[in-house]
Amino acid sequence: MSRYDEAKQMYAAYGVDTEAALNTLKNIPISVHCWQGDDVIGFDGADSLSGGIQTTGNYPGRAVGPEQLMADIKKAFSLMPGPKKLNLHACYAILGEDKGKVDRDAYTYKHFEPWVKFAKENGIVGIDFNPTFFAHPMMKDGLSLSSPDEEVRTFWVNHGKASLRIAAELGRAMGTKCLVNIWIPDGFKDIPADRLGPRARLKKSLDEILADYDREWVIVAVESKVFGIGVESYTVGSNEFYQNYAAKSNICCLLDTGHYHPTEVVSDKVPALLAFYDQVALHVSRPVRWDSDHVVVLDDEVKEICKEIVRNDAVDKVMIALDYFDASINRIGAWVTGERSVEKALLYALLLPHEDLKALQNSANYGKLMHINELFKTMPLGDVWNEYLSRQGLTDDWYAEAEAYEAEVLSKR
Ligand code: RNT
Ligand code: ZN
Repeated sequence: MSRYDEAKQMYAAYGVDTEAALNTLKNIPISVHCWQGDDVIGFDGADSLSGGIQTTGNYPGRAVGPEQLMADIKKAFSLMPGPKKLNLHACYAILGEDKGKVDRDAYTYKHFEPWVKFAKENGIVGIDFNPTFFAHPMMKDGLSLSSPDEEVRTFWVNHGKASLRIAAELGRAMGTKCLVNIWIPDGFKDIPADRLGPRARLKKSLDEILADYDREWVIVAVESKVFGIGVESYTVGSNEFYQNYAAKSNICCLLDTGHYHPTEVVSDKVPALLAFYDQVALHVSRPVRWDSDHVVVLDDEVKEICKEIVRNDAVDKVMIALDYFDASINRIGAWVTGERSVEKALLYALLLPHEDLKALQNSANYGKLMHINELFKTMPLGDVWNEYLSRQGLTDDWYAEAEAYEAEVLSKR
């Protein structure tokens, strides 16, 4: 009997159907960020990152320009199981002869068309999009949509509107809805004199951006944050601000695992939002001491998030995206490790006897609930995982490919 067949029997003894789990998993799209390949620099002029986020490390091989980034994405995606969406930022516009002439407030779909071609050629199932409100000269005093300077605020409102138009085209071209996630770094390092004013301006800006967009192809999310580097005392787009804004405006919230106080967890926020929203968006990252955006590994919190998605029948409601950037290790390896960790966590969650566990909770049998939870931690997840990989022509022994790519391509840059 194969290891998978044995595992299948072991899970079946607890009423868990491994085939059903594998079938569900292979249809859950993961939105993979393009920005792990080049340390969130983009193509439109920035030479360093700003906005309170930081990539640390100087590992050789950072992708420069569309050709290199596309090659790296192609390599990384080939090692990632499951259906993948490509998550782009506006700063990855391919401007061609418009370079230096067209700014972010006037980007159009044509600047992203090569990405659509690339996505289609490589079996990518959709494209998500992010306006880039950082690393740009129009960020005045670290502010964008909340700026008191009308010229600055209007520039960024126009960037938001342009992004929604681009997203509609991306969605239509790919035949899948495009999630547009709005994150701004706006805030203050030290104690503000006015906390409401910037939020009133952000609200006005969002209203202007969202006044008119294509709901058929675009889903809009807002991503809150508790602090950034150099933005420690106050962020305009706080959790309360955006949750209320999203609820009133019929858009959705995006929860980034690194954007809360250290003892708060996104796994608890997902079901809180599912009680009120049809859709919830995620940035799965790994905060170590701060919003450090470490590569996602198979840790308890990622498993817990996936359990909430699976046991609440929310596989079609929670849009999973990745958001980590590590420049201290082989970037392809980092990319793949993070994606596989989320896939593994989903599989772990899909292989739990949720109905039985809920019944134990409801009958207050907490001792047995703990026992079963612990028991499943040593069930043969790895054997089912290997079966999942092999059905897609992949194995767990992939790191040599990342190393070979480093030797042949990355180290020569
Ligand atoms: C920053 C946010 C945001 C960015 C990306 C690049 O703290 O997490 O989502 O990481 O948009
Ligand atoms: Zn994020």
